[in-house]
Amino acid sequence: MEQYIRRCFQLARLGAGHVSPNPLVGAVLMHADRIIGEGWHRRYGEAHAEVNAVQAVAGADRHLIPHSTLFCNLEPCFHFGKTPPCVDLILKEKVSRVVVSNTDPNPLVAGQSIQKLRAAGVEVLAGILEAEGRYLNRAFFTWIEKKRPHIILKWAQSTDCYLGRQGERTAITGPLAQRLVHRRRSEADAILVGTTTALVDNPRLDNRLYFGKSPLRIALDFAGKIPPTAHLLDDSRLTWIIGPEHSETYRKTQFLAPPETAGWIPWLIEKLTQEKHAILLVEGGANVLQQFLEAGLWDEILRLENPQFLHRGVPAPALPKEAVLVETGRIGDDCFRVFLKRV
Ligand code: AOF
Ligand code: ZN
Repeated sequence: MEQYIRRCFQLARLGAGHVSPNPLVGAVLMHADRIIGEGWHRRYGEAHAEVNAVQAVAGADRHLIPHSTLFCNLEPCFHFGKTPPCVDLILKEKVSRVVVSNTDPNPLVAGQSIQKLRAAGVEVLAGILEAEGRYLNRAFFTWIEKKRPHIILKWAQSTDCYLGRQGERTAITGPLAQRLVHRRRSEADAILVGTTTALVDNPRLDNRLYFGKSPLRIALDFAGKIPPTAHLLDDSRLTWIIGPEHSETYRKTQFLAPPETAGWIPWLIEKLTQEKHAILLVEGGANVLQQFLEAGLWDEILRLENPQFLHRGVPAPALPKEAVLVETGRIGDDCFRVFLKRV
């Protein structure tokens, strides 16, 4: 049972970077010991996982569908959204058994499909590997439950807990860890940096080292200090500069100003929510990270750690007491740790 839900997780992950703010969903149709069809939600607005799994079944196997079990990491949808309800497809195909990991927290679904299936005589098992499913879809759960983007604070630190040397671009982690960061960029909807990082590092904030898309890039520039020669102002990609408008003409760069500088975090979060940007990666620097930590506006911390000692520099933020370690691993010479906020 669990192994097929795990297969759903694997399939679901293939949608990462393409489906936000929708959940990552995979589906497997099993007949006896054979997978007769599987699929995943590939792109926002397109077919749901269950539809793709049914479509993947070969003509010669279609008669097996009513005798099959549908595994799906999320409860099938109940509503007419961009696509018709998956629950009706399951009933139409007369699937006899459905196994689900998470109940869909979306109020338009919220257990109603499970009820409808049971009422129609379909055997439903729910809650299989629920914690893993929730972890996989943590950004979707934040989006639905908190009605705002999932906020990931990312930083890299030396063994003696420095982010870098004061005022100079400092490489902390190795090339493999960089790829991990670019993968996380490919899965995010927006990346944010503060003015000091923009000036000192002159970052591109794109995804060059992994496949997939590059997110919206956002830089704080309240005092209008970022020079037109900066990579962030190269107008190559959609960019929000939070600060005064420049005199040059831009096509993909927008200058936005919050009503009051002090309340910029809630203002920005509101703006991202309106534009359906559901995953925000905050890449520093120390000051910006600290402001998110102090506002309690974060859901996840991705901390990379390198064995070198810097002896002096910009101190890394202290881990907040609500941070719970949920994942750890080695990547090249570095270590990564993922923390979630204790609820
Ligand atoms: C499923 N299977 O593969 C996904 C589901 O706008 P729509 O029509 O794509 O609907 C989005 C909502 O549908 C989303 O908020 C979530 O509740 C559910 N996603 N459901 O049965 C899927 N991606
Ligand atoms: Zn659906």
